[in-house]
Amino acid sequence: MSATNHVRLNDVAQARDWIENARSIAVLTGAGISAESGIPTFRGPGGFWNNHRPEDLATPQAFARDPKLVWEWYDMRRQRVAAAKPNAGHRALAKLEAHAPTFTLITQNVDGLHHAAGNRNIIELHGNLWQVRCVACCRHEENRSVPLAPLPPQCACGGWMRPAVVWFGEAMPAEAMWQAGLAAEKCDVFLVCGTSAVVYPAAELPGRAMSAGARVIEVNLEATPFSDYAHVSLRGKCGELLPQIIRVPACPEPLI
Ligand code: BV8
Ligand code: ZN
Repeated sequence: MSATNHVRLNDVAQARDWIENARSIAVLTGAGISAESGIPTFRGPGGFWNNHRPEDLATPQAFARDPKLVWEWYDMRRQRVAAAKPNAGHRALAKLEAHAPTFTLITQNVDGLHHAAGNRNIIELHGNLWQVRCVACCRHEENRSVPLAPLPPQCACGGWMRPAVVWFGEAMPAEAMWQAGLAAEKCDVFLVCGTSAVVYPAAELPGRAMSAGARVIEVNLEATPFSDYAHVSLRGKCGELLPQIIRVPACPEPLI
């Protein structure tokens, strides 16, 4: 992908216009959109835990080596997420889904905050913190949104349970990745929010959308490897910028 287009830096009005006139919108979010809900990002300050880098803990090798250590990291994150609320950035995307003719939310996040904000057409590329899966032959998977003492949790069959997320070096869920690619290639506006755009294959999606003719808008606190390619790149917080570019009337209160 060559940076042929002249990226419009901080052109909020252009981003708002493209979103308001879009027939089909796809969104890719990363840890940055949950930062204002108090959830540390992966590569920013707070991403480290007890001197461990996420990349060193979110791997099958780390779990095989020390399942209790990996579970202590996930349990800390589950407790943080349980206390977190969706922020204005999450809520803006929920409003957008309620008003856009066609809308798909693709997230790398495992915190479930998009669902809590009201989005429904969500593709969780990397799984979900609340799901656990047996590592023994039974492969049983269930939602365990409860405290998990003792760690690691055990399956009824006696095997250890692991977080049902995609670790580094693990294959992506084929159906989720397929649907995400379709949404990226069919949309006319692709929004990239709060991601450092360094984790693959998720980081391929904005380029696939652009190659298919979509207008790509990036919203991120810092520049990323994608910033020079986006049609519009907005520098700032999702919680502040998304409500500025998503100017739809508040969706009507759900009828009781
Ligand atoms: C796979 C789940 C193959 C676990 C995660 C090609 C090239 C290079 C490398 C690879 C490649 N293909 C594969 C790889 C290897 C690897 C990879 O990409 N590594 C990277 C580090 C180089 N990819 C994989 O291993 C993937 N698997 O390809 O398998 C395969 C095929 C067949 C058979 C076997 C194997 C699997 C990747 C999934 C890993 N799991 N998470 C968990 O969460 O515990 S990834 C992890 O990183 C999180 O999901 C996270 O969401 C994701 C991406 O990070 P970001 O979300 O972008 O977060 P980050 O902190 O980096 O950035 C936040 C951004 O927000 C920053 O830019 C910051 O400025 C900004 N920000 C902060 N606050 C705000 C803000 N912006 C706006 N507002 C704010 N308030
Ligand atoms: Zn089992």
